Amino acid sequence: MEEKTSKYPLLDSIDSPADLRKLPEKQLEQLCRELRGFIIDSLANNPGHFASSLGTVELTVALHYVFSTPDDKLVWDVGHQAYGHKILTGRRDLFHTNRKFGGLKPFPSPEESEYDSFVAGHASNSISAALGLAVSANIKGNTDEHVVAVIGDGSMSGGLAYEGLNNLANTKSNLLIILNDNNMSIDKSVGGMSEVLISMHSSKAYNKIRYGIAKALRKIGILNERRANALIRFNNGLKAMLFRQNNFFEGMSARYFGPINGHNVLELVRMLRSIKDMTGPRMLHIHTVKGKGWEPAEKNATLWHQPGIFDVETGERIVSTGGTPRFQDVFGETLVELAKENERVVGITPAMPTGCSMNKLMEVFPDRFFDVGIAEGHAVTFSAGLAKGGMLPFCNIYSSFMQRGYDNLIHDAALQKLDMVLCLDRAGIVGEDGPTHHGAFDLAYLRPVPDITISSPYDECELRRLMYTAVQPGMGTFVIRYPRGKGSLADWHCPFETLEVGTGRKLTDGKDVALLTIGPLGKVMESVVEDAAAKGVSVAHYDMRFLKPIDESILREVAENFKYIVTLEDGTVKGGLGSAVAEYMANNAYSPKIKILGIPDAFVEHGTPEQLYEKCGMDKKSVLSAILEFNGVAGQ
Ligand SMILES: Cc1ncc(C[n+]2csc(CCOP(=O)(O)OP(=O)(O)O)c2C)c(N)n1
Repeated sequence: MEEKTSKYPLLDSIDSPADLRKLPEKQLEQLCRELRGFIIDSLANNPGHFASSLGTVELTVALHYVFSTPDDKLVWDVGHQAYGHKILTGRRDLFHTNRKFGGLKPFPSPEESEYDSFVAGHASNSISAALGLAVSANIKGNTDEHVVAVIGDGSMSGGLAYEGLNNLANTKSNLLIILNDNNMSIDKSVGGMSEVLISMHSSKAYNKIRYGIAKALRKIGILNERRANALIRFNNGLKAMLFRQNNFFEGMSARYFGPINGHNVLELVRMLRSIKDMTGPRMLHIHTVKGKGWEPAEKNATLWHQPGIFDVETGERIVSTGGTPRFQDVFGETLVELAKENERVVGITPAMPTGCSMNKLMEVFPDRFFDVGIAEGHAVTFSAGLAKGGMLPFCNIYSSFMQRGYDNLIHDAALQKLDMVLCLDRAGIVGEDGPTHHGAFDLAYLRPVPDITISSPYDECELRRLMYTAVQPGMGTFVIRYPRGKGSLADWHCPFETLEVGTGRKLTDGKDVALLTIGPLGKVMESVVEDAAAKGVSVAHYDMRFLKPIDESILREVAENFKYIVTLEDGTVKGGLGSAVAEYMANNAYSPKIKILGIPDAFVEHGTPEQLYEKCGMDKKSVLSAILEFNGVAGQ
């Protein structure tokens, strides 16, 4: 029988970076080809972050080749570009489980591998984290340990990255920052830093002169590879002399090298070797192409950031069409309608125009749309400034990323009672992106903030109504949170009408148990109310709609008529709707039995939303049994 030959013979021999380091340099290019092929083949069937990891193939190989991982530490920013790193660090055989329930985690995690030096998922933390690791190595006297942070130009737009850079001046620690510059965030990179970076890698004249002079000096023996440090210092000196460039990173006390081609693995290896043992903070600027090696992704990296499954033969994405629209689409369309009606309406997004559908506003009113980069805190304060200046800002932030903007909301918006709308997309369980991305905490962290409104729509029509209500005069800071994914209405385009702030509604009458829900999870539970009725338990279902101000007339009605209350929210059980109901009962001397259902007080892993709702006891079956269990108690 003929033996099947592997598509990836060299990659198959690499079970750890130690194996990689045994390869001769001349095999590295082949390894890169195989690694890229493996990522493409895997992601075609098991979807995930695609284009970013294709852009870092050569860098990943070079880093593990030159540095002694895991003793040397690699800190990946966001970590969506680290699939190659996972594959080379002993997780190749499990890579088909990536992002699946019980399988490999979506982002690097020290819980999963000793090669993952720090948690990743939220952008712009790598420099601070790596600096902390480097300083602690220094304090411990581990002077041989190297720490490397890898950060993309998109993530360099985040304020936290600058706080880390600013702190470099205080340390002589052994830190190397790799700036992986592809001029893309998920959408196009925006802002001043992206301009600075473009000017850095467009200084072609300098590169030409540099190579010309260096070649000549090498020829006459003044420079050689062994004297690489001298060569690099020469390059930097030349740059300063010729262009009097004020290098931003050097100003921040990092010695700056580059830009170099991040797809030339041998050049990367040479450069990393040259600068590896220098002391103090350094930055290597590399230039890469997002989606490198997969033509459709190179052409449209935004679409291929996270493309879903696709056909490797044709290069076509396999997308399911039809069905109800996503909440984000309804948000995007409605925002444009509101902007047409009211010229003070403006839109702000921190780097997620496509993700939250604010790109629709960008197309119609480019002057009233602001992508501020990965800068959630700034997005909130900038919106507050716009509100103070007389605009009506809609600031859209994913719920979990909003954690970065908490004080900005309290200090800059709520305290001044500014009229602005904060839309939190991806609220609740998000699925495969896991614990860094679940929008688990917003209800709980927002509820204590005075003078704000917190709401969540039951369906897409209600989203439109809430958005319309939020732009009425004097509404203050108005939060609308809604989940990832599709809604429930085929015809969502209902007419605008205002809702009375702080009011919920009774959906079904009942006498045994009161079910209080907030948001679209309530809609999902309509059939549970019917199932309970079929089992002889009569459930009164209330859609609370507002967490703050909460509808106390509903709470009073429930307190006076029911011994058993079940609350359900797509958020943590600590501090949200359930807690608000329990507080009300305690403060008003009612003592019903309350069961609070929601995301448990634990970090929830990754998986499909269905799997996770079941795991958290928030699926239909679990809610039904919680209701029936109460009734069993009632019957005793
Ligand atoms: C705090 C935060 N905000 C937003 C995101 C969503 N996000 C994930 S990757 C990404 C773009 C990152 O761009 P870059 O660092 O340049 O990496 P690239 O994908 O271009 O390689 C964004 C905005 C996030 N992960 N964390």
